[in-house]
Amino acid sequence: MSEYPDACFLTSADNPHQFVVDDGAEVAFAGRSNAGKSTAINTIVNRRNFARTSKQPGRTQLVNFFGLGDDLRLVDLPGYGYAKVGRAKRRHWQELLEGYFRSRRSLSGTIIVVDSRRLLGEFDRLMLDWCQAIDCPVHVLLTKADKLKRREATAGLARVRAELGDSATAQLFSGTKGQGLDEARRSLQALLIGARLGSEPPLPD
Ligand SMILES: Nc1nc2c(ncn2[C@@H]2O[C@H](COP(=O)(O)OP(=O)(O)OP(=O)(O)O)[C@@H](O)[C@H]2O)c(=O)[nH]1
Ligand SMILES: [Mg+2]
Repeated sequence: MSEYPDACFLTSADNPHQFVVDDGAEVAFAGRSNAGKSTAINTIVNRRNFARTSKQPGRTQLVNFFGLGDDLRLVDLPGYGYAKVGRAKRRHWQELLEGYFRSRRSLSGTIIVVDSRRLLGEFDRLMLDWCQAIDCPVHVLLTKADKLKRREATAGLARVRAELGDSATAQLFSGTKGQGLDEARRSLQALLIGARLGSEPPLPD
């Protein structure tokens, strides 16, 4: 499975005018602050501290674009639900995220990163709703699975799958231990390639 050897940082955007050109296909990583989005990106592309990680919630405050080569990209979105920022800043984040989901034509899939000890929260459900509204497929990574006993992790996965139904797929993952890495890479690839297939011109009859 690909480890994306050509992965490179492209740009950080604080507003939609700074987003990279909206062509090709990209997969966005969304999730609560501190859930493990940046760690998941680093593990999937097999680069240490490629997307910046931190023990402090609220580390990723900008929309960060990474190129994978071939007009394919990953996007590290700012985490939501971080209580310690002021109201104005929180509104700015919400507008930035909403602007991203509303306008981004190259968005071919979203990976929602959820702490497996907390399961789906209010903002995750909001994100699922936004994705459904724009017909964007979603895969849920239940991360930090290494912090749970196997039985607890499996029970959490079953609950999340029951809640998601057909609206999204889900798996257990650990960014630090590499658990579920092949499945995560396969899902990412499917989200990126799905866009390619979908954008093929119809075959002549
Ligand atoms: N044990 C364990 N720790 C993890 C895992 N994934 C992330 N962490 C830790 O959780 C903390 C937050 O990880 P980040 O990847 O920075 O989280 P983020 O979702 O990008 O956070 P923001 O940028 O603040 O939104 C860091 O201390 C990571 O080392 C995991 O799978 N297992
Ligand atoms: Mg981050």
